[in-house]
Amino acid sequence: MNRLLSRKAFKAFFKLHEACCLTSTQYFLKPPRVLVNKAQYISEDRPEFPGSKSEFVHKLKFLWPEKMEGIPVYRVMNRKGEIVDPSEDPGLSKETVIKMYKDMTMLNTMDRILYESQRQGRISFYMTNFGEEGTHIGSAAALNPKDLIFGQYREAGVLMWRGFTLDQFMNQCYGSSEDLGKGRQMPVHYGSKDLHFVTISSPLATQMPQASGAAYGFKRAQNGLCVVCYFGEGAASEGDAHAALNFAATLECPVIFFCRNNGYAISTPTRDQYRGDGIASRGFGYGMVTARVDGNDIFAVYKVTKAAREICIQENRPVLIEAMTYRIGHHSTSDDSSAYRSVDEVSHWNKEDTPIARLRLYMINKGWWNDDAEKEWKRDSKKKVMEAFANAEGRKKPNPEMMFTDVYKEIPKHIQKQMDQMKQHVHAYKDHYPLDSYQKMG
Ligand SMILES: Cc1ncc(C[n+]2csc(CCOP(=O)(O)OP(=O)(O)O)c2C)c(N)n1
Ligand SMILES: [Mg+2]
Repeated sequence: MNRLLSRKAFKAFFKLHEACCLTSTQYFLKPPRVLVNKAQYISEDRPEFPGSKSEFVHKLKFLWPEKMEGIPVYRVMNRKGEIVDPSEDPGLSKETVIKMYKDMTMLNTMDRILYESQRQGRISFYMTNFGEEGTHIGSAAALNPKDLIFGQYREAGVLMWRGFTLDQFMNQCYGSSEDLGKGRQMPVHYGSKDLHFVTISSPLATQMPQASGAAYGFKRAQNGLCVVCYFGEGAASEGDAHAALNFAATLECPVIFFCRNNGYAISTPTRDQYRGDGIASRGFGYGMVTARVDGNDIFAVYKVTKAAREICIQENRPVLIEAMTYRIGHHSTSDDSSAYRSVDEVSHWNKEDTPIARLRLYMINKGWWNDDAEKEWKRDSKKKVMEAFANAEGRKKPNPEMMFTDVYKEIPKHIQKQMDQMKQHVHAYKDHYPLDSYQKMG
């Protein structure tokens, strides 16, 4: 190269490269492959392997994860409901904070009633959200209502914040004829096109690559919106989680990956799920902007989600949030968590650190809430849930023919045959089926 360039031009070229190498963090701007002086040798002596951006070292040193400091947990409000650093106070209005509190407690009340109704055999299945209400409401409140949500299954509060009604929740869980999904899904598999919430599917982590794909679409459309993908720390062990995170990072998609780390994946505690520093530590591996937050602090969750959204939209890149929390309820109605964790452990969290109690203390400190308001709200919210519950239970179940519709635009012959057989069977054995509780078949 030095033979091709004049001495003057070469000097200018070399200076430019030197500047790049000293100032740029993007080490792929490599120094020229020429030998001029000793300094040149040093600048050349960097790893040039594709994708590498570090330095050579001449002493062997392993990286021991246990010797590294843990990733810190961002917190705005302590357990007493006090703002630790006033400059971090999101300064939300009384009206917004009360809506947050009412939605969290309404979710709690709905969970109690639906959990009990499964125990009484009135619905087939249920999953509660106890202890995780702050992650739902705090994150949902920070988003644009049109941002597209991909949930896992334990995010009912996000829908509640967006305006999914108690009737809609109940109709889905009861599989009534008014259910948006026409009674075809298990309870808690909610979805709402109007509220930009993609219907839940049971197989873990399937929503994650879909979220990356949707975010890629948003990037191309330049619509100023982002995608939010909720997932559990257990689901993060699925291969799909890796595919989703890596696609989103390399394609630079505006998606927030919101991990609810609640300590358990059914009976598997985090100690058996992973050995790294939670899910947040994986963010760096993907080259993803990452933050860890106290999921029981609704203000911290709100702030981190709002900031993450800005990064997604402004910089067109994904952000990973790990919200640390605790699953106070059993995994689902099919689970008895006393088989794998102590009752003391659960009651510790329930007594000492719930997002609801923390926000209530904040509101009381502010003079926005008191015992009378609490009593009145408890009575009203329970009444509302019981009304919706009774209405859904009283509604007819969908026409059984709907089991065979909507997959194909026109019903193919083999599916039509199955529908006819079902009808003949039900007709022949009508005394064995509660046909009065179903919409009439044609
Ligand atoms: C592919 C797949 N494997 C296993 C299951 C069974 N399963 C349902 S929920 C669950 C635990 C998920 O835990 P986590 O992601 O931490 O969410 P959490 O329930 O704690 O909210 C498992 C193993 C499943 N639904 N799908
Ligand atoms: Mg979990």
